[in-house]
Amino acid sequence: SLPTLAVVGATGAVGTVMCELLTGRRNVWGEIRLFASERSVGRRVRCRGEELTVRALTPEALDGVDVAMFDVPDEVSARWAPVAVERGAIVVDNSGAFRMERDVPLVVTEINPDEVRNRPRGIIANGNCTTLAMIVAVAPLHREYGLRELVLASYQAASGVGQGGADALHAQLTRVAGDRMLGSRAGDVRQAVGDELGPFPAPLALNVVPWAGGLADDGWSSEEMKMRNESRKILGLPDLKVSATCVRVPVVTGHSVAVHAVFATEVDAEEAREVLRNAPGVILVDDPTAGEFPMPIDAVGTDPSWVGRIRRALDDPRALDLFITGDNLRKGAALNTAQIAELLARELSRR
Ligand code: 11C
Repeated sequence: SLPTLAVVGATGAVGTVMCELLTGRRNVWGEIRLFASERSVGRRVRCRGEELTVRALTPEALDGVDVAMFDVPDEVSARWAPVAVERGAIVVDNSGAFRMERDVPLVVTEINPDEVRNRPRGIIANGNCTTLAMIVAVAPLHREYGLRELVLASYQAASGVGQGGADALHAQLTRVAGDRMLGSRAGDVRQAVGDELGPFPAPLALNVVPWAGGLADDGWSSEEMKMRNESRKILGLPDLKVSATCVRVPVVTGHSVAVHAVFATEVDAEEAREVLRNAPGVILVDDPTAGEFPMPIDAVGTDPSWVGRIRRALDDPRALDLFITGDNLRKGAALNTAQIAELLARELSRR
């Protein structure tokens, strides 16, 4: 019989995309159980063509679950993932709670799929959405040229912080719409946006905010640290040099990253394009003269990382500059989680 799947956090921004994905992907699951926080319990959600009732999370409700996907805040995962494991499930966790633990693999299915078997705690972690979009395209270049350093700047969408982020951006845009003078004077956008900041530290409408996540040491943000630590772990390069600046931009969904990647050997832009043309999970969109470059408005709702603007650095023959956009709710979250879970489903049905 097919394995039983639990989706914990089924009504959030990522959970909602997960239900869409489960409807569209090849069906490898028997029963699907949806869980969410108290205020969503009892809601009816369509998933895989079935109308499912969202349940409350209790230890008993996890009995019989083979694979549990967690799309919830770190503290909820930290508490409940071990409970799911105790009840017999393998957990695929999309939060940051376990990613950097030594005995928890951090898996990107195009890069290190075999790591799923290496799970002494019964937990497999999914990466942060900004890291994921970028790493899917950088890994094949690493295999070709040997990566030494990444200098990154992100352009992160509002939905990266969840549905509340996307809602706040839309609410702000409504407040600033129609006034053609707004943005011409210091403070005018702040005044128009008023108390509608949502989860952001400053207005996002008509603005860019060079901050994502919490405060880490020495002025770095937690998001910038995640890009460094997760890239190192996924690529198996513990000494990789990584400097990231993470920036929130007024985009609903689709994280982008400007990448300066330094390699061990000389690179060639056309050869790099060929590598990326053949790389799994990547789509090459690199024809600036035709106005074709990776952009969130085109990448949203799609599975691959979109890559373009590929140039050899003018001052370093071993470095490439490129631009990557990926749907932060798909490969950045729900899709990679679903792909990991499907590897587990295959393993379980072989038993
Ligand atoms: C953002 N990438 O865009 C973050 C959210 O570690 O899974 C995802 C946080 C995480 O705000």
